[in-house]
Amino acid sequence: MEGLHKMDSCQRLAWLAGGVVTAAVAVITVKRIFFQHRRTAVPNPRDVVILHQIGRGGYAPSLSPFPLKLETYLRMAKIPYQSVHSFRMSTKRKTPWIEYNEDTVADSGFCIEYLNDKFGLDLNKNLSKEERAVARAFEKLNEDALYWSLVMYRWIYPVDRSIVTTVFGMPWFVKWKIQRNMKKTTWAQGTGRHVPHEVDHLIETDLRAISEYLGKKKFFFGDTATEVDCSLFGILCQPIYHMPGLKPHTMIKEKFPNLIDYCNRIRVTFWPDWEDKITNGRYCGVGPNSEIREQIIRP
Ligand SMILES: N[C@@H](CCC(=O)N[C@@H](CS)C(=O)NCC(=O)O)C(=O)O
Repeated sequence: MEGLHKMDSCQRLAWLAGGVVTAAVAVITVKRIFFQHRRTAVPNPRDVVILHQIGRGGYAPSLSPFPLKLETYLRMAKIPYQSVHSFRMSTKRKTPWIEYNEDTVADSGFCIEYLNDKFGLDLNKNLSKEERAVARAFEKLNEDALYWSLVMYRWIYPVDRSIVTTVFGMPWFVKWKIQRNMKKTTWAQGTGRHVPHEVDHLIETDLRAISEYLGKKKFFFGDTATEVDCSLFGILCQPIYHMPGLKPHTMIKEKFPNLIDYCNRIRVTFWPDWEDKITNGRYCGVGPNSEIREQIIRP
């Protein structure tokens, strides 16, 4: 500091400019290493769906509901696919996304619509118009309401960050950046403006609606699984398997145990290899600029 006072204004300006340039280079380098991902040289196999996701979860196959939803759909629909794990996000800067031959599709919902069209499938074919409307409403409750309340538990409240951090092997500044983004996003979305007991109330109300509609049925609409089961499974697995001891987990266990049985049923039916697809709490192995290509699955 003493030295800075002795400098004339020109020297001070040069010193400051140097500092700004160094800081900018540091920020760009960190961004390059941790937030941008190059395409890999490995060619995709033809006629196989490439499911891009962010690494296996600790106690369920993904820590993110949407890749888990899409992968469950691929299994239900019996579509051959290969999971590629990296931190490469879609053109919408989200996960998951797919490639199929020359096509690229982002967003789990759009991926499902694309695949239904491409393979001439409809897992909802036995549903009435009324049931389809109910399915749509529950999917939105699940993905556009309950999801955000659970995000508060994962990223905003000072709890349960350990599993995310361990499984993704996240340095503190990556975690800090995501938390900062999540604070802004949940505020803009609206859930971030509620106090914790209000968020708990929303979680309980949403879970009760799902639990009561499901009742004693095997899947959401009876004996046959449909698309909405993929969405519900993707989200419900998070509090059930990835939030032990936290309120959303305890709430399900004590008040809505049929949701646990339901997820177990989907797990046993569509995920016989579950144990191979979880890390048991360990680091998922995906690093900055690296990817893990799993074997092709032909369900
Ligand atoms: N509507 C999208 C939602 C996907 C989504 O929100 N993914 C989250 C992970 S759970 C994500 O990529 N977040 C990154 C971000 O928002 O920057 C879908 O169905 O695929």
